[in-house]
Amino acid sequence: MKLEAVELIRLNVPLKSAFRTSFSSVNLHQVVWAHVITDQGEGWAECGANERPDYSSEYHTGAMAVMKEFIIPELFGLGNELTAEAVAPTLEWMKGHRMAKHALETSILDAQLRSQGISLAEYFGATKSKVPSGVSVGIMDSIDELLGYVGGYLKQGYVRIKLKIEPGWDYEAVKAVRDAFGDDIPLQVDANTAYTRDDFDLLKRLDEFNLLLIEQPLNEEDVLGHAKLANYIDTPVCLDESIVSADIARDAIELGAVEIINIKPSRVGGYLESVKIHDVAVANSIPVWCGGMLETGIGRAANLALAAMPGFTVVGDTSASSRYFETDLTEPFVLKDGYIDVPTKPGIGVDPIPEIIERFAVSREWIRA
Ligand code: SMG
Ligand code: MG
Repeated sequence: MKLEAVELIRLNVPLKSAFRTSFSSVNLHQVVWAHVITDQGEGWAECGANERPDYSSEYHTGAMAVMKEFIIPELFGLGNELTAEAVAPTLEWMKGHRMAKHALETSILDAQLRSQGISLAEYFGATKSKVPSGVSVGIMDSIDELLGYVGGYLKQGYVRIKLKIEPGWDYEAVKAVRDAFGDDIPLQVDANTAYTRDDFDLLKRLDEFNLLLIEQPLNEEDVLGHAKLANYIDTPVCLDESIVSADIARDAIELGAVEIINIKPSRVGGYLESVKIHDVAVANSIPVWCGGMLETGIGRAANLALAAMPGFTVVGDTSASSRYFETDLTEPFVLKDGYIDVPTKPGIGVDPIPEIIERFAVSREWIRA
């Protein structure tokens, strides 16, 4: 394949309601898409970066800058040697910027598989045609509001609830959900690094709720702290932000810092690295699940294909598109009896709807060879 042009599209897509985590509250999904044109056809991907460097060090404007200045010129430089598998080795000299790398690698993978007539799920050796769907529930202004949302999601059929937590919104919020909906609903929490090594006793109190896992309680760099915590509490420790590569995953497992892994392709530099993390985890009997960055259909489609791989034995944040969006930017992803179908068409398996892109795009920029 040969790369001919890249379009970077910046979109502002309104959310149905504010999504609050321990680090931000957002009303708009501000996102960048990479649209590549190759001599074999086009491909699409969604960059996982947020508007501000709050989830990770990456953010939109920075991701677009590094794509334009460094990544895209390297890919033009590959000439006819371009393949999705060649992207990571070509960019290996470049430190970090995994979300930017992911967007380009995935759009090229989409183009490659579309031209070969192979779906992403087939390419991954995925074994499931549908995946069970969990939902991530933000921090609310009141417990009543939280119970209203959780009740609504359970009614829609979500098979697992994840509560965002932070100091001051943890024990009481989880207790209220357990009291209202019982001990049997699959429940987990995500702190997005909001706690410190001084909070171990507070986190230990959550043991009484029999949670599936606690996700990223401590700073992303405090891998040893997570190992100490995993030793101290009964709730399984899951890492998200800390796991940026298969090598880190291997080390965190060996250190006893992680008992379950959240794999987000954007965080780790792409789907090929995600598959490596899946393989390391499976080899060490560590369950994995697919996380999310509030993706529109373009990102969601590819996440569903990954989540259909055999090691993804834990329910992921692969919720229906209606969880966040009033208007779909691709064909919708619909919850059916708690499951969402894995796309079967070539590549990521969905196409953006041109009129809807026009409606939400705030800028479109072409970079040509
Ligand atoms: O896609 O449903 C989704 C989002 C799930 O909670 C979610 N993501 O740390 O796991 C996480 C957060 C990051 C959100 S960044 C705004
Ligand atoms: Mg998380």
